[in-house]
Amino acid sequence: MAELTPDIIQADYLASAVRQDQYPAIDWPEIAFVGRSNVGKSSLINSLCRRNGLARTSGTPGKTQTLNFYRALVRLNPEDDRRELCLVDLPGYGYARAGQASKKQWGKFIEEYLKKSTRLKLVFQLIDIRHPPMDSDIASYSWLVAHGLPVQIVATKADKLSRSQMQKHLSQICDSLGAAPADIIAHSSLSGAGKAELLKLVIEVAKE
Ligand SMILES: Nc1nc2c(ncn2[C@@H]2O[C@H](COP(=O)(O)OP(=O)(O)O)[C@@H](O)[C@H]2O)c(=O)[nH]1
Ligand SMILES: [Mg+2]
Repeated sequence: MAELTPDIIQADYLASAVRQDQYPAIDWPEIAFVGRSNVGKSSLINSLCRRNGLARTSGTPGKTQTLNFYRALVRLNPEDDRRELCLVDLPGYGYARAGQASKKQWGKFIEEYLKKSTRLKLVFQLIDIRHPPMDSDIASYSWLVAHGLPVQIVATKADKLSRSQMQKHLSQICDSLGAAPADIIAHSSLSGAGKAELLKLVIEVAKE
């Protein structure tokens, strides 16, 4: 019989929200996904859940303007103990072409969620591995750390760089953010690189 490895074994869309009273009434631990529009948040959720089309991905930045909640059923161990958790796809910050007003609006409800959710256990902050972090990335990272939230940085689209370029870009990202090399994991939703490491963190959160 095949070994039952820890994994996300099922995932579904739960709800979308812009206000606290619209958050789903659940008490599972939550993991939030933050980053600029188009950085690969929805693709990462789909990759972890092995379900393309679960979170809507798009070539058009700035499309997700709501908090989107997904339920993930996690197998914790080979004994097949299971636990539910919630993955939260947050609207992208700092998209230049969105108007100032809508940028502020996004900021406000993202911060409200991050400050008020009592179930939030981990934040995946995504940064495109190809480019140095932008001011909005640095500001968001500082904000998350200052608010005492555990942050795992994910450098996305790792398939776009060669192995040697990758190391250079990873240390540049760490330097700009003032983070330690251990705080960053490179991921590709195309090749699946980095997925096992991230999945491990998800399973740890599910055990809490
Ligand atoms: N090459 C490559 N493209 C990616 C990767 N992740 C996302 N993308 C592409 O980047 C675009 C934005 O992705 P999406 O997940 O919608 O970003 P979001 O706006 O942060 O949710 C889409 O065209 C994706 O196909 C990746 O790991 N590698
Ligand atoms: Mg998205």
